[in-house]
Amino acid sequence: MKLIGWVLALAAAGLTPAAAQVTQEAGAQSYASSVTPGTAAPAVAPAATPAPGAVTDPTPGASAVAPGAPAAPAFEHAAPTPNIGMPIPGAMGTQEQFTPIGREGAAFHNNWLLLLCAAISLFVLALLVYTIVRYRRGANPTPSRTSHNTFVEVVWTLVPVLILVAIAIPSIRLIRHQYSPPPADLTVKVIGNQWYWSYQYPDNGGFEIVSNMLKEKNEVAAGARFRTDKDGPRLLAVDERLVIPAGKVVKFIVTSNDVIHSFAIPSFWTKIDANPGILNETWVKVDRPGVYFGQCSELCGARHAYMPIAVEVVTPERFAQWVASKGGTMPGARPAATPDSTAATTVTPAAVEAAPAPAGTNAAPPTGAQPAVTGNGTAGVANRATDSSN
Ligand SMILES: [Cu+2]
Repeated sequence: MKLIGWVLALAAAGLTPAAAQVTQEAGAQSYASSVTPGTAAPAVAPAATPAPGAVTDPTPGASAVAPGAPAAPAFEHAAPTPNIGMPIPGAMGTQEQFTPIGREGAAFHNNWLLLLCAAISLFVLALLVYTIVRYRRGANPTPSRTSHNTFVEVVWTLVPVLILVAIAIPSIRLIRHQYSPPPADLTVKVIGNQWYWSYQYPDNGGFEIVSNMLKEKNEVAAGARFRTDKDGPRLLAVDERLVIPAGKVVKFIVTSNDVIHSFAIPSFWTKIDANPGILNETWVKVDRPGVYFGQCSELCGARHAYMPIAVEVVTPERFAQWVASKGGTMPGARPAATPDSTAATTVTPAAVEAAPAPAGTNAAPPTGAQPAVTGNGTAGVANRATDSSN
């Protein structure tokens, strides 16, 4: 209750409503240099321990500075490997796969479907060429009157049936593997928004990260964070990556806050629609640490092309570090979040600039105070301001 008093007192002290509109999690202080002094002070939500009143209180400025809050441990993000987990200019075929399902799907496509298609196409082409040459008018002045041939008709019915069966069997086997996942080691809720992604970690204290595309250096104001090669390729790099552990079964519960988006990561063989009001489910088990990129793959509005997905796969030990840097907890671990070790909430300048929404509508619940996965896909996620200026 004392905490709520702090919140209200500091909110009344005049933090701007915008400061509460786009919140990111503790540990974003590795990016804290991108907060321009004077636009918005890095705000700290004193709510790592869920306080019932704090969740329901939509007061603007509810993210307030708690004095003496210790900084969360920093986490050093990895740089992507060139040509891994990203499109390659001029390349053909699917991206290299890093999940068991991806390898099975790519092998089915490259070693079977493609060969079958090529063989059928060449056979039909050869048949056409033969017919054109052999039965041309010059060489065949008296045309044949044949209209039925039982043997040929049986063959051209049976062979396509056999081809379809030869495609269906491995295809259904792949679908069965995709839709019977092993028990999940980690669940992440993926939420599409116009036009960015947010990710919730219900197994790790329910914290949420908001992931926006990074702009190029010449597109941002002086002092603001821009994309570097360490972040990833142009139009694919984001400010906050979705981080998951390597070698673990990660279940994604995918939904949307507004329109239909699609969560797609080509090198994981993953693509699933994010529908408002519906929870879709998919999973990955990535065996190699690294950074992998995807994009929204459902035309969702004006900035559809600017809501990339960046997944950083790390060792389980590094994952625990990252969770700690966000103010979260590992399952089974002693809760580290107490009123004294609060989660920091930082505000990026770009987000503050682009936050003209009226007060009171966009206040985000404080870190760690969000409910776990719920059915409507909107709980715990206030409308977050994003940059609509592009
Ligand atoms: Cu989208």
